[in-house]
Amino acid sequence: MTLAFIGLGSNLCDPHAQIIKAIDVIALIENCKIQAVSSLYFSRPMGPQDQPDYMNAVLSLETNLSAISLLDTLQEIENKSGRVRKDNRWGARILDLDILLYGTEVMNTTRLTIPHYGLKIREFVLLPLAEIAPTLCLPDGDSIRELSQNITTNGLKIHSKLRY
Ligand code: A4P
Ligand code: MG
Repeated sequence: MTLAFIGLGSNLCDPHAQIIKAIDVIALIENCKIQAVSSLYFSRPMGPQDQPDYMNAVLSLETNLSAISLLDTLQEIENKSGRVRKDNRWGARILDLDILLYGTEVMNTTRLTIPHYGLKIREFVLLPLAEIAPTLCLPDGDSIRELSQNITTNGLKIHSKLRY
């Protein structure tokens, strides 16, 4: 089994409900077990500003799926949520599920970059991650606690606790 960390984001069609529904669906993936779920956070949009605020969360998942099978499964969940992929980079979306970490693996293929390329510079990823895994270190040795203490919060705030 590998411990993977997943970032969840939504800013369309009732983001709060989208994230809760996505967690429920992830909990049903075969041979996977959710270990921890962060609070739900309100965040300001990164990228184009003419889009609604986001809700973000991070969860950890024990899985025996390969990283690429996990990506396929998460993309299927995104598609079923009604997400339509558009060309506008960083634009509004119903549901975004990113693999932040997959054990200690480092990979850079056409379909997968792990650790996720934005992990160290996005407050809406680092702070929820630090909430559930404060002592975690990245494959390059960087400490999540230190990275999260040094990032600008950019108005990020806890919206609610998610019971899991
Ligand atoms: N891909 C590569 N590595 C990964 C990975 N580790 N996890 C590839 C997931 N996917 C990965 O992703 C495009 C392709 O990235 C996938 O087909 C996969 O093979 P996508 O989900 O289809 O498109 P995207 O999410 O729009 O891509 P992009 O540009 O990476 O967007 P981001 O970086 O996810 O940013 N503001 C706030 N406050 N909160 C947010 O959550 N999210 C975004 C989207 C913009 N602004 C935001 C937020
Ligand atoms: Mg994505």
